[in-house]
Amino acid sequence: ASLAKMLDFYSGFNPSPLSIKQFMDFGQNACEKKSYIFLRKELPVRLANIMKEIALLPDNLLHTRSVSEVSSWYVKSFEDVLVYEKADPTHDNLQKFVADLDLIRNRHNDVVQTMAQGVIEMKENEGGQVDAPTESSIQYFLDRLYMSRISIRMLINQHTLLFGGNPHAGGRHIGCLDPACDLSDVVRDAYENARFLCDQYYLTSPALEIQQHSSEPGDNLPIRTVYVPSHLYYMLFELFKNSMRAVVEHHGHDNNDTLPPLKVAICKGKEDICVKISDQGGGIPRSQTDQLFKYMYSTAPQPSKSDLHTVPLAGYGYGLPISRLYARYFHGDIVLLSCEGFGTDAIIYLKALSDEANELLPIFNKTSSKFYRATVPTGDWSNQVKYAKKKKTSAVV
Ligand code: W6P
Repeated sequence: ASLAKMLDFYSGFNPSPLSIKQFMDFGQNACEKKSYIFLRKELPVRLANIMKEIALLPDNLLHTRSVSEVSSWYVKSFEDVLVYEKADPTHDNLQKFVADLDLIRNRHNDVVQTMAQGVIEMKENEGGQVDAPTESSIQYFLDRLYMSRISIRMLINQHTLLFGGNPHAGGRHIGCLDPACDLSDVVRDAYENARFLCDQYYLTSPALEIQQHSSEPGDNLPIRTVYVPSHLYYMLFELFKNSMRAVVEHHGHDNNDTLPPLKVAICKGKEDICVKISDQGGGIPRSQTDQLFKYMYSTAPQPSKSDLHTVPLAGYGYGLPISRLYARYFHGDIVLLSCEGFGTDAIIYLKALSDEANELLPIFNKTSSKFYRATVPTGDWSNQVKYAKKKKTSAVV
């Protein structure tokens, strides 16, 4: 059958979200055949759903060299998985499947930086200006593309780690899940690595203070949860870099003793786990907080990447929007609360219960496709004068 037919067929299915608990159960009773049967359908479904959205991108982005390349990776990978559509789970096929999954994952390693390049190419072709509707559909798309990618890599990682030989390499780990992830360990690890960069760049860095609180009577410290430590590390590392930059730049490169420390609170309630990083880095205006999660804002003028010394500690790259996707992937979130003139609190929320931590997946349907037809809503609040079609006001004379 043709590629288009297969895309229509598989994009007609909704992806099946798994909870962390299901990933755990699946991994503990690891059955390679079951996993194979699940993935050879679920991977084409997730790939086809996002490929349908790639096709809806504005032409000026879709037809850049970079985005065409990303698109071709998806076509290849879709075809690679479809080879197994009717292949019996023989020993030979199971082995080839694991090898092909590795290949597919590596093919997509550079999706994020290549899409960023595509956005830059599009901006250049448009003379540096992109209209608001285009910008908002690109934001909508990239959130969905990267979330889809996070989820597909999670599925591939679980299968290849569990069945690619040496399944017990990670000690207590179940694939990339840690059933007893010590949050303070990951916090310290991310802090140390961010501090290393900060010291290198600024010759100074703020200290770290950790507090742990649990509202649950039976809980003892340290606070633990079932989670993907690499996802948590990614979020914390990104937030620490931002906080450190703010603190050091706000306090004018004072020496170590006078920099206000980063205060981290790790809290566990019935429903939520929160990790709050508080910095006294001078804060940011409230009007800027939403901007920090925008891909187009992030791809604005970049310093030359060839000169290592011009790379800032935290350049507002794609780090923050992607960190928030990692949190949202299992129904958590990242929230920034800033007091301009003082400092910023960054809060990572995670679900405390592994059966409530479900994958959040983009689904391709009529509603999602509407977002790609550039429409600017008529404003119905007074601040949107730009868009509002002016009505006569009954002036009081
Ligand atoms: C700031 C700006 C920011 C972004 C993300 C996390 C922390 C902080 N602190 O001043």
